Amino acid sequence: MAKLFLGLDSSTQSLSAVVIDLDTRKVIHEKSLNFDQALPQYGTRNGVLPNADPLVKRSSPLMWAEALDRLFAEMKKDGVALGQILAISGSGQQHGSVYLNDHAAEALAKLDPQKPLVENLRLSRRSDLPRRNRAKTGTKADGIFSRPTSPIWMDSSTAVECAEIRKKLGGIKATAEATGSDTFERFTGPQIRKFYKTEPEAYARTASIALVSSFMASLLAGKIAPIDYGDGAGMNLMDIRKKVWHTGALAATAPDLKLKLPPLAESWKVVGAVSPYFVKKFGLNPEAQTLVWSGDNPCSVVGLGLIREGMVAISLGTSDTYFGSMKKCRTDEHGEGHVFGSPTGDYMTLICFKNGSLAREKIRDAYGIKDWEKFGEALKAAPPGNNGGILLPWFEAEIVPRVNRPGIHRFDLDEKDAAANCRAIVEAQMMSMRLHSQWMKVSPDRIFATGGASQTSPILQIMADVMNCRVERIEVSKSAALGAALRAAHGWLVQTGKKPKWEKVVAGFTDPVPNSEIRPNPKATKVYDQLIEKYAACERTALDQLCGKR
Ligand code: XUL
Repeated sequence: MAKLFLGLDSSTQSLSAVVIDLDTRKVIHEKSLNFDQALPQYGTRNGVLPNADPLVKRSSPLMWAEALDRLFAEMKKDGVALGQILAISGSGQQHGSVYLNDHAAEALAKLDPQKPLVENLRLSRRSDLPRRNRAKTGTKADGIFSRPTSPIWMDSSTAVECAEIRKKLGGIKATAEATGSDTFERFTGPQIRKFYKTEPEAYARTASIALVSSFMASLLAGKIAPIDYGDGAGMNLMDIRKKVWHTGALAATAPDLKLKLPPLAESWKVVGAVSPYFVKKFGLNPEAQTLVWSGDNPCSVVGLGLIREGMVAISLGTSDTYFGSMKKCRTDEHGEGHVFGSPTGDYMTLICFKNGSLAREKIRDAYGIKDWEKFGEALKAAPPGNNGGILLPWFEAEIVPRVNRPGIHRFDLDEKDAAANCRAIVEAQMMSMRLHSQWMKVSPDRIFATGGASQTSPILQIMADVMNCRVERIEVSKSAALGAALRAAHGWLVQTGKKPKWEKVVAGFTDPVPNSEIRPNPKATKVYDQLIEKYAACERTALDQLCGKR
């Protein structure tokens, strides 16, 4: 019998599935369900509910549940051998939270396959209660939820709560040291605090707070699932080193919070056998295991094969993102980068640079360069180090380093020189990554480049030269869902008494594009080893001008 494992990814806009065969090392099925298109009755746009306040971004946990039902139905229709799946894990958009009342645990344990999943969740015990208590327990539509909608990672309405929690924890550095990150508006702790402040009664009615990941795992396992160290680290509530709920952070966030949080768990923890609901309805194996779910970024770390320290992925997309693996926990004293638990048991970092492809595009267009191929030629027309010319491309407010007001800054750079300006923006982006990942104290020894701009080889040559590291291209579709499937396989192997090596688990699934390796040029690397100091000084000058001293 084939050894099949299922990885699901509940992302902002869709729910996806990847089924892998561990013996043949092949992805045998992929499927995606777009929320807006498949479930228009929830009224989301790009997976987000409309809201008058542009800072508020919420979604519907019932929609995510209905998507799960629908996706299994479609896989069954497609003839996927669901009965041969040995274990299931998943990935969720990070930070988003789901608020459950004291009816949830019982309702999850008794899911009725004769009814759609959402109907099971919509049912409340309201009619069981004496009339005088009904108002407190919510309406029928609330079902198992004490809050019908879920704040998600795009929400930025909690600046006040971030400041309050950060202050109680002793400032940026102390907050990052305690929880792995400074407080961020999208992180779950500040979101919980805002909920407690604005809707204290609903907060009091909340028996259990889940992340998107643990909520989906709870549906699959038919019981409240733990939160793994990867996604738990995105809450500003977990002690990043001890991997337990952080007492000070809980106290700074909301009263009685510990009682409302599930336990934390390592990423290969088995939640339980899959709920009989899915067995009866879709023919899953009653012995199939549900593994704890994790966040999409920790899952992608595995889906991109970053299974040991020194392996880094750089995604060149709308924003540029630097993912690294780290054995020992170190945190960023400026609070710009994040530290999460890696599903391997080590740590991972996520550093997000806002001015990525859009900034490259702005420069390309400003000099009338037709396409990325021509942009690549322009890069090669200027020398490494650009004769000392530097450009800080903060077309939009930047996350790393923190820049509140957009601005373009040139140092010893002729604005009229097209090639020099093209080279300068890419060099700046790469030097910024090198500089702002130094707190990890891990030099990359293998970089995997992904995202649209990774197709332009001269960009990758600059990456290799600045980082002094070989760069390979990687093109994994659905890296979070694939990572979840690989985590399911790993967890199942652990469960069956094997001691699986991650190298073996990911082998064949996460290989880079053949012959895509670009090696650093030692001469160019020497130039950047010196230029990085000038770059850092230019950054300081610009930041002091823009924001006052940091
Ligand atoms: C990470 C973050 C996003 C979401 C996207 O901190 O907010 O990457 O996880 O789903």
